[in-house]
Amino acid sequence: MAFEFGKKQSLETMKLMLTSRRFEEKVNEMFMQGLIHGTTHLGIGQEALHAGVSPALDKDDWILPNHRGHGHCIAKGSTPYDIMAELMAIREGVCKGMGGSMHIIDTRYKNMGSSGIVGSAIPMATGMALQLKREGKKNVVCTMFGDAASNRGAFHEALNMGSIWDVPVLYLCENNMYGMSVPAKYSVSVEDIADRGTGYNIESKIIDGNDVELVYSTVKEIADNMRKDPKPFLLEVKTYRWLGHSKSDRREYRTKEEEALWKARCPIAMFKTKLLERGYITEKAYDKMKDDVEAAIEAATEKCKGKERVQLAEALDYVYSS
Ligand SMILES: Cc1ncc(C[n+]2csc(CCOP(=O)(O)OP(=O)(O)O)c2C)c(N)n1
Ligand SMILES: [Mg+2]
Repeated sequence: MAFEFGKKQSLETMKLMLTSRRFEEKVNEMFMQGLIHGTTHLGIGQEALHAGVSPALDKDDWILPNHRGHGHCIAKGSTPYDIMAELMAIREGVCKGMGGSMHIIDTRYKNMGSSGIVGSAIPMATGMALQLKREGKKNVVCTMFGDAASNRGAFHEALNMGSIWDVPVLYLCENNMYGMSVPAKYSVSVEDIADRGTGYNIESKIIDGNDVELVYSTVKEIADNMRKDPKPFLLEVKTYRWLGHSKSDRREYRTKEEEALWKARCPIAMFKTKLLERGYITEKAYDKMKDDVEAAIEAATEKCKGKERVQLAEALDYVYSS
């Protein structure tokens, strides 16, 4: 029988999914209003991953999300305020406002962060897993990256090393079918990215990335097995990003019909239907949860407004050279 959350975990999971969705919607609004600068990549449509991956890991397991990772950062422990402040270049942000959307690191919650270099976290995660193994720790590392990142040399080198070293690293490929405007079917040499594990003797699996219970139970099983018998795993989750790659993307490279098909598979709506059927939530309670989440995100955003932003003169303060 398929894995099911109990009532308490269902409600926590739903709240996390709604938080991720509302946070991203708010970030979008803030960009439109010119209150956030730089660029950002929104994970709307990928909430089952946010609410399914980090909660399935132990507190001391590490994550390294990619540039589309706000939801993962919140799921691992950072608050919406921590992240919003970072996006708004405020000193109270997780990286003192110096990183912005693509460079969110929060070591308090074992989040080693992302960078703007696609695929760059994959070798880092492999090295971190090697160190955990050397220290005899039972923790695992999970790095999230996109379909396009799996075309980079860094991915292939890292999988080879992860395999020969037998390190506890979960390579989690968020296949949302596009790398910027390029469909994976044009740029990836295999139909399923999971197949790339075969060349490196790494076990792999493909799952529906919009089913939060499936994501959670699969990640949990893989991570728990890795603690007993350290070796890498390649998990491909099939999902879809609803919005453009980043700002100013009119999505002319894909059809409205395709978008509608995926929106009909909204991870939040699908999970809500299950919770209504199981009697874990009512329409009224769901609306209240949504309102509460919206109020919390609003409060976090308002708290940022009016606070002093980091100054250009400080730009090199945390850049080191030897
Ligand atoms: C090494 C490198 N090459 C190209 C880019 C430009 N770039 C930024 S995001 C992106 C697409 C990434 O697609 P994917 O890995 O599928 O992740 P997604 O954005 O779909 O979540 C590209 C090509 C970059 N930042 N770094
Ligand atoms: Mg992609």
